[in-house]
Amino acid sequence: MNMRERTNDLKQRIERHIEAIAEFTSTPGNGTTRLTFSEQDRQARAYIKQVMNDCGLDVREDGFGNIFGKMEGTIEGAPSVLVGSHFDSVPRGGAYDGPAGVIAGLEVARLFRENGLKPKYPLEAVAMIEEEGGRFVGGLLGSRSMLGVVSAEEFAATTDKDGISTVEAMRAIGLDPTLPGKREAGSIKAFLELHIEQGPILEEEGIPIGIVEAIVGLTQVQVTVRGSAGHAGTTPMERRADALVAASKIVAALPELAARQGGGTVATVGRLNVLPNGANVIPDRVTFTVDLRAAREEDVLGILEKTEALAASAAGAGIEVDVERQLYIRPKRMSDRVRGLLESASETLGFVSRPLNSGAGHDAMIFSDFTEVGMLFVPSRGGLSHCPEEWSDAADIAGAIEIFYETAKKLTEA
Ligand code: HGY
Ligand code: MN
Ligand code: MN
Repeated sequence: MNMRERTNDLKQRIERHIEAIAEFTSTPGNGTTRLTFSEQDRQARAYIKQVMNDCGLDVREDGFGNIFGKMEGTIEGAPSVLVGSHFDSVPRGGAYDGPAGVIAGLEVARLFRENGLKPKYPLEAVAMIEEEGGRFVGGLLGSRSMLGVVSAEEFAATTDKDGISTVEAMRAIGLDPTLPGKREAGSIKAFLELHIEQGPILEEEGIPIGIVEAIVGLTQVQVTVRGSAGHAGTTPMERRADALVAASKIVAALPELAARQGGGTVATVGRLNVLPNGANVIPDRVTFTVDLRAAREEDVLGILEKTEALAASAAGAGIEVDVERQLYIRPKRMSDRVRGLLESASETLGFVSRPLNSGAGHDAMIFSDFTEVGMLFVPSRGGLSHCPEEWSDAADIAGAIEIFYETAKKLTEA
């Protein structure tokens, strides 16, 4: 098979994988909703493990539900080169955010197998849980647990909005949380993650490959505003402690706070719950998340402190405000060595590429504290992501996989 035929074959395989995995959604016809340890997770997991088995990989799951497909190396006990991403989704998200990177791991391993490679260092395709934080708070839970940033006890104590713990949810779909969990950082030689850009730059510039230099710092807090419930009709306005009015003042002030912080700082309130949520009841409790990001750590810290001060200023006159920090990750740089390998492989294969920073968070930012990490982006149509319209061209994904294949060959040899 010549290179053109191989890339075409790869493109078709990618399209079939994307189509198959996209089936595993609880909102068919309305994007991908695949929450961790849900029935949809179970189905996607079965598919991914089957593909790993078909490729002759040693398949295992860890005590956190992450999936690994390993091709042994010739050096006994050597650290592995991991290639992969996450397979959970946001509610009503797209088909490519996560799966594109998981598929890259599967297909790089298949190319190793089909070309009869016997790498010195093992190669592992990896599919991780709960990067999005769609079910359990914080996000990046699969990579943070695997690397010990979250302890096994903290993992087991994590519950979803219905009070169901991770381990209960795991058992409910037949997973075993007693399996080995944390892996030694020394067991990982490098981590490669392919991801859709989730922004407009590559498409607008007509460039198929983005080589990620850095990932923004991000932090998430949960704000709880408490007031007093009351009758919507008989409670005079001046006697109210309306939690939603107080919460709304905080939410409405955030865009201006981010703009004043500068440096591309962004603030998002994506999840908000009102209690008791009756049309004729004055709300007595509102909880909402605030997602804050910036390329410079001083801006992440700055917007975090200003957000906490803003929230505190809403207290008084029967209103109480509590802010809980849920996740804090400083900005991360990718490995210069791996970036160099990606750049030269891209050039050798004749792809046009450009350096790019990531405004989205990724598992790569957790791995970057423990091993050498490289990330490639492919264009997102219209820059859209976290919505059903999310789409990327399988031909671009195929190109990125060819670059990863060349890079993984080098990383598994020296
Ligand atoms: O939120 C993010 O940046 C990623 O999609 N989890
Ligand atoms: Mn995402
Ligand atoms: Mn993602």
